[in-house]
Amino acid sequence: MTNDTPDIAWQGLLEHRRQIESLHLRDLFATDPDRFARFSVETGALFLDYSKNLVTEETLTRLFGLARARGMEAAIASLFAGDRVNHTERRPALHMALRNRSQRPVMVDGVDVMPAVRDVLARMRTFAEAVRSGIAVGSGGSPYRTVVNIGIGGSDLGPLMVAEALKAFRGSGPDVRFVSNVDDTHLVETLRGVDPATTLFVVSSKTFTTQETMANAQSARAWIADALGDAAVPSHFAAVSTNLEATRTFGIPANRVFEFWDWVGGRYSLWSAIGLPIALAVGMDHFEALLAGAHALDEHFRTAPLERNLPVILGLIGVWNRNFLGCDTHAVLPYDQYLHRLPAYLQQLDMESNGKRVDRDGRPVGHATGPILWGEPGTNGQHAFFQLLHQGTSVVPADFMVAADGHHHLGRHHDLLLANCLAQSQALAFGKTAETAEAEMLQSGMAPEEARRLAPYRSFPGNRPSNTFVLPKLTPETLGALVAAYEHRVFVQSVIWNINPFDQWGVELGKQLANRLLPRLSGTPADSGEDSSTTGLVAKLRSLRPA
Ligand code: G6Q
Repeated sequence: MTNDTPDIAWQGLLEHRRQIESLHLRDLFATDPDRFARFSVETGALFLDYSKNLVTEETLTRLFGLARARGMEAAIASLFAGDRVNHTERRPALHMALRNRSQRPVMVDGVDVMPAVRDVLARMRTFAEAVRSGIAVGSGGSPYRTVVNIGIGGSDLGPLMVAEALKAFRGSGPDVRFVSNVDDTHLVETLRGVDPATTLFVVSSKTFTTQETMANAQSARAWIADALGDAAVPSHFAAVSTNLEATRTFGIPANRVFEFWDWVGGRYSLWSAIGLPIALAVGMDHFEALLAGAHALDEHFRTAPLERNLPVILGLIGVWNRNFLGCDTHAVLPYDQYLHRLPAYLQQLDMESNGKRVDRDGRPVGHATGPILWGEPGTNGQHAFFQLLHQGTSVVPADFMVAADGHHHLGRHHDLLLANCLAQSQALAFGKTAETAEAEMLQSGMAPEEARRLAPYRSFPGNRPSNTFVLPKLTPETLGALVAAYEHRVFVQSVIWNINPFDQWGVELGKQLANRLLPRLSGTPADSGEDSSTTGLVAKLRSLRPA
């Protein structure tokens, strides 16, 4: 089969889509009182309501058929077996090994990687406990009060998102901050008011060659050396990398270097030593609880039948929305302030993984792949972009997520949060007809003519799909499960789309060009055969820069 000649399962779904085109979620709920029970799934503490999607039993049966036709069960087995599923880089994708809490070995090239994984976790524990308890100290003997992680992309977004999400678990840990942008503003503003004597930098970089991270690490090094002297540098740095040679050259003592491996993709690496800032922020017990939550979800994904498999269902509904309902974007709307960086994190996970246009055989795909993912926490989004979600001309499938219990219990805040979350998915699904809008206005005493005039503006089409995740509470375990569910959703979709979700060649070209343009901004002549726009912009910038 090629992607240009869709298989029977795909064609069947196209035909089915035409048949159910006129259905409205209002009717689907009205005719099936059990819809919520039938279209929801629970694993451990993670509950997913997917009933407010434009699907029927037949849609799902056909989607599971498509998954089987595309070899979903074998693909999942192959992922967990450590096969080189990242075929363009000839690597396995074994982030699940990092959180494997079972006694099962995980083999890479005939070697069980679990002893090395456990060894790094044990070293992380020793170091995190020493920092948090004040046993590990800076060059002048002061405990660390501030930890600054320097990394970018996968070496930033995951630990940052989790450290923010688990702030309630921080206890007496240090203040953990993150610097990623090569714009020096990020480093300067992060270090404002911070005491070098009580600061620990963690340089997080899989390759230890990333331009932005190395520039920030060198400036941080100079900041320590200027304040405390060169000899202080080793006491104020730790590193996380696969490149032990480069960390040594930078001058970071071996006992402060935490290793991971090339079978861990950057955006899948928060479970590795890249999670060190998380362990420093909330303690190793909580970091390991995060791993346990993700492992439980892995076990579910690995063993549950497709029909009861949460990431499979999530992934297939995404495929339905993308390929059969034509939705270009997907919104992630956490009703939880602690999850405020989750949309940014998932944006990388999803868009870097499935933003591909060539299939596993190197041919252009004949169908849409990953949607544009975006989002903001509710309720803030309601007062900003939800207008378009409700009444705009684009249909944007949305994922809501909310915890039954919050971490603070101020007045009725949490009840208000829950009510708003439920109200939004209800409004998206069921909308309000012009007739109802008009009747409501008449009832409120409005003149009939005015009510008729305003009815089109005050009606909502509804029929807009959404999922709702419910957690008992946002904890390390539930967060681990939620994130792992999204990781596996990405994989499920990649199998359907026949693309490699584990490489990211798309970020290379810009890096190459930046290196070429760097000397043009100063020194060498600005005009050296670039296109006229780039040449013009370089000249403009040069003319505006201080001499
Ligand atoms: C993620 C990508 C990318 C990567 C960064 C940082 O999957 O590979 O976001 O994480 O470019 O790379 P280093 O960790 O090597 O600095």
